[in-house]
Amino acid sequence: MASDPRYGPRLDGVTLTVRPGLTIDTQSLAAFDFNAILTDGCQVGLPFLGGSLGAELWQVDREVSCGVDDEVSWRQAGDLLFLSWQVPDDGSVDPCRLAEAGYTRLLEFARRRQLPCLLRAWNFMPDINLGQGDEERYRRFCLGRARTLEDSGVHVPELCAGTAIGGRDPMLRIFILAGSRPGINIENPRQVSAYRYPRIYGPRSPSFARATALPQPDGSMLLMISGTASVVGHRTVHEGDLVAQLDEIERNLRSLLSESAARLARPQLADFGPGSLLRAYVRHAADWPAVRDHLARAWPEVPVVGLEGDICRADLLVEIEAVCAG
Ligand code: 3EB
Repeated sequence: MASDPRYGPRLDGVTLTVRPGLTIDTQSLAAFDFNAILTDGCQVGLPFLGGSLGAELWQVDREVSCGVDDEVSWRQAGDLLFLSWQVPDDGSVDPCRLAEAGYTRLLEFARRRQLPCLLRAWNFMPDINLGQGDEERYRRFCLGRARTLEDSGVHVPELCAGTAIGGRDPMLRIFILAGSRPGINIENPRQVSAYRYPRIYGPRSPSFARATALPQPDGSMLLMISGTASVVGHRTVHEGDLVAQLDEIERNLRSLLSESAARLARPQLADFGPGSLLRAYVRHAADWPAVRDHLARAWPEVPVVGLEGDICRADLLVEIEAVCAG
């Protein structure tokens, strides 16, 4: 794998680093604003709970150009592209249709720029757990996303790390990081791949990889870890038990990190360190102090942000995504 030239360093590519920050500059490829501190950042539409990180800057080593085109907001630097597509969502339109519309436009845009490889995706929508069984809004979204990706020729090897979270803000938002070459996807040995979940979780399984590594020009890796929850195999474990869910998430993250370190032959990726960030989505705001304290014990050096959001399975209380460099 490491010797496959497709996956070698992006010698002509830009270097991407992720860090907390208070201002957008000309080298910000993406700037997530969690606490209304940036003038022109990406809003995720979720209440800020706290943490050491009010905004997350995805910085590159050259000037970013930007614009809006056919409903897609774009920012580009060299071989990397950050896209967002958002639409008002008052619940009257089937999320399957919205996912189709959004992913169609995003993929078309990325292809026109000749940066067709998906590297990271975030999906935020209102009332994600509303609806019974296969009518649940998240499951409808998964159906539209899976169909659109498949019809566009994005199959399992081309999926990327992902996040899908619900809120109260009446907007559906999709953010995509894309590039010229595929990232390297890593799955978690403790978990069934999400794209292989059995039928009981919905008509189409969720289209994401557990983590995507982006090879950097200097030969290091930026590891982007999907929203990680208390799922073992394909099942939710510790329903209703916040502390046990946090312990399970920590085991899942540590397992994914050691798998990544081994697969990529980069021992530095075996644990979070300098250049790492954590983002926690917490269903009940009252649970935030326990989540924050757990993460502070597990990884005292790593900046964290807490957001109030609904996890896409109704029985999950918390989900944690991360970035790790090494
Ligand atoms: C899980 O492990 C939790 O649908 O894009 C995590 C990350 C989850 C991304 C998505 C869903 C998604 O199945 C849910």
